[in-house]
Amino acid sequence: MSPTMNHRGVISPRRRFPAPHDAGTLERLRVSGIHTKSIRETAMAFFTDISKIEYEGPQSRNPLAFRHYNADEMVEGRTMRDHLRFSVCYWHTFRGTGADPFGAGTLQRPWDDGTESVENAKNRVRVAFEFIEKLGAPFYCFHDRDVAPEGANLAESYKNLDAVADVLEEEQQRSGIKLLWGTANLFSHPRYLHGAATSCNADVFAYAAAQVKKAMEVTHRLGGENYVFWGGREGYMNLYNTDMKRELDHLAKFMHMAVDHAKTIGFTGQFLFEPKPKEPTKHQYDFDAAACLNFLRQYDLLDHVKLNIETNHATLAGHTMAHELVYSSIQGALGSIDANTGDLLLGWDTDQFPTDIYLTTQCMLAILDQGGLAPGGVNFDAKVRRESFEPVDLFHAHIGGMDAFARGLKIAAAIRADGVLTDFVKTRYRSYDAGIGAKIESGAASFEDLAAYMLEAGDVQPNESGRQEMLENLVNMYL
Ligand code: XLS
Ligand code: NI
Ligand code: NI
Repeated sequence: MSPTMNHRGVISPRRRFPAPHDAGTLERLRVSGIHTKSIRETAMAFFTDISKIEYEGPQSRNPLAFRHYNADEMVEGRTMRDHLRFSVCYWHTFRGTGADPFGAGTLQRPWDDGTESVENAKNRVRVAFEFIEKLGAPFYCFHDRDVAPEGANLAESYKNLDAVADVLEEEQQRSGIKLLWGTANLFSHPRYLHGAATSCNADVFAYAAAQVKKAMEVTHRLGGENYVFWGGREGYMNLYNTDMKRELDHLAKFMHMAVDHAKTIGFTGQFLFEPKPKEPTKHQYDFDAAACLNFLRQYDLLDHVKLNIETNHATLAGHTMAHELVYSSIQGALGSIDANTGDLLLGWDTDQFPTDIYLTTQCMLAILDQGGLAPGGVNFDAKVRRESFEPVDLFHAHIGGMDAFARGLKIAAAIRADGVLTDFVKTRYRSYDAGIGAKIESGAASFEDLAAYMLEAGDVQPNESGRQEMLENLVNMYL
């Protein structure tokens, strides 16, 4: 995500833009001091022009309809809903302002009064659930500080979070929308300038632990199916002032404490670690899937933690998303994905909505190959461009992402049904299925055996072409 968490200094969008027809009602309610209950009753009025987004099929030209995501449609014996487990992220979708390093927020969010009050936070929950419900996504995700404001001290922050969690719980029950994962924001507040679990200051470590403890408890209370650790500022800028060994040891201690606390409170959800190579620090400790898995293995955390792989982070690490997915999956560690895309011409985390069908097809090939993502899902860690400032753009963005993934799912399933790629790959390695290859794989062959074998054979003939171009053409036939 990008730095849109800090709303100080951002002029309330309600004041900067003419409010749409329904915002007047909210304004009157607010002015008259009528609070969440009343607003909740009118919450379904925020998007009055938009009814529930329906599947209308590939021929539909209605921009507010799905052309491919048909929740109940069966693919490989499972509904699209269950394959994709779509999740809307709270930070970009409900806290994003459109601010960038060169300019203030642009996004019209007429329901938001621009303050950091608990009341505003509660109202926002009603709107968020109306949006997610109309979109038809079964899940959402949040950081503690997305949903509730930071208080003047830790106790007040706990209290704020509890108060908003009451509304989240109520809305979850009313709508049936579930929490895919919770996490803690350990990077926006200035106290975390040196990092959280990897801060040089033990008090900061302690504060972060207290914050994660609470975030885990709220995630547990809301039935969250996973809990995410994304590094935030867990990394460094310069080794002159950094004890890397100590920082990594501390990070591992922190994660072990989280695993222990899960046992204490009975949280059985999946822990996820989210790789990202840079931004905000120059060297993030969770650089890519390989670095994360090495860390988890070194510190004996592999049994407890899987990975949450994000497309734009893979790109920033110099990998493809498919590489990161398969690399994690073959080690039994692919837990969930943050679906977005970057821009190859820009070297930062642009968090755009995914629309590229090649990309989603490759994602779904990897996901289907491991039999699905549950308890993880496909979370749109993505934001609308600051030029797309109207609330309806949130619908267009998510519809596009969901349709792109639905299409990727159908294409991947068709490729798998014909077995074209798997058959090719299987045949390509057939020399390991018998004879000397089988001996190598089973561990029965030594260097001596292999030398003797090759001395007798003399040399090897190149066997056959890799057929990359043919396979690329073949995949294109399914698109
Ligand atoms: C930031 C990350 C973040 C995590 C949750 O780049 O993507 O949004 O998903 O902390
Ligand atoms: Ni990101
Ligand atoms: Ni993410």
